[in-house]
Amino acid sequence: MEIPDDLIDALTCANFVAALTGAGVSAESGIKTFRDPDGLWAKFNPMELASIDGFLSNPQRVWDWYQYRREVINNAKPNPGHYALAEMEKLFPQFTLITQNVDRLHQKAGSKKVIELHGNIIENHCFQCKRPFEGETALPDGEIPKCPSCGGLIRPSVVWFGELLPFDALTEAEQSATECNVFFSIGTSAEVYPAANLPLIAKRSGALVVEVNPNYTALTPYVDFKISETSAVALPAIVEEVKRKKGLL
Ligand code: BV8
Ligand code: ZN
Repeated sequence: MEIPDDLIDALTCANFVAALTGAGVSAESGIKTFRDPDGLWAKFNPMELASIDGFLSNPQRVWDWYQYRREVINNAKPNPGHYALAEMEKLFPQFTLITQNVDRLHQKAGSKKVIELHGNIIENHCFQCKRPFEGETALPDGEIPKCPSCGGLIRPSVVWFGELLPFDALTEAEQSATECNVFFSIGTSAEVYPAANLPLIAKRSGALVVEVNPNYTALTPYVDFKISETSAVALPAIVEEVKRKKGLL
């Protein structure tokens, strides 16, 4: 596929590159996105499943939904898009990977430093006392585990709607968006805040903003480069072109 020369030139001399990823990066690993027509929320209302009220009003339904997603994620493998992002850590003098995803496929692909804005679906903690929970989560009849310290219900360590993002993660992500020369928005509909602010912060701070997404999004009108391709195809092509330009191939 064709990557614009001036994007490759900008990347070749960039000191600091940052990337924000969303569910689209994991689509080619077989993990459904949220808002695509066949997505996770085609049948459900996200506020009922990925929110505190949703959990409080029907803990079993929310727990079952996360157990189902964990099953899918446990069997998922990183795709070439994840591996290309892991390579970018070595390709640029400074590279920051920021993800909205909770599936940890970036880490499985070898990315050493990943800023997780929305937590992760692998770990759990007590809804009541917040203590981390290391116990068994697959109980008979899908029963929700209880906290050994206070008896509270156990929940996945993701950030739900209406919950604050981890302060350090968001601060570091905003810092990277402010300082980078090139900012990639990859596989995200750019509709969930405050993550969706990051490419706009980068743009305002003078960075080139690149969107990798086969579809049009809320961000598309503001980007400098729109690559209407899937991440598993576009990212390896970008890495290859930059390596060639840097004489690494
Ligand atoms: C917050 C973790 C302060 C859980 C997620 C009213 C009440 C309360 C809050 C709000 C409110 N109104 C607005 C808000 C703020 C709210 C928000 O932004 N709402 C939106 C819907 C308007 N945000 C929050 O609540 C955040 N916290 O603001 O705290 C606060 C506190 C109290 C009150 C107010 C404010 C917390 C947000 C985090 C929510 N947690 N996930 C879980 O996973 O179960 S969000 C969820 O959506 C995922 O994390 C996901 O990453 C994220 C964004 O979705 P995307 O990743 O973009 O995925 P999507 O399906 O949308 O798009 C996929 C894209 O990929 C598409 O564009 C598609 O074209 C593309 N694609 C498909 N295939 C490919 C591809 N691209 C490339 N290659 C492919 N192959
Ligand atoms: Zn507890």
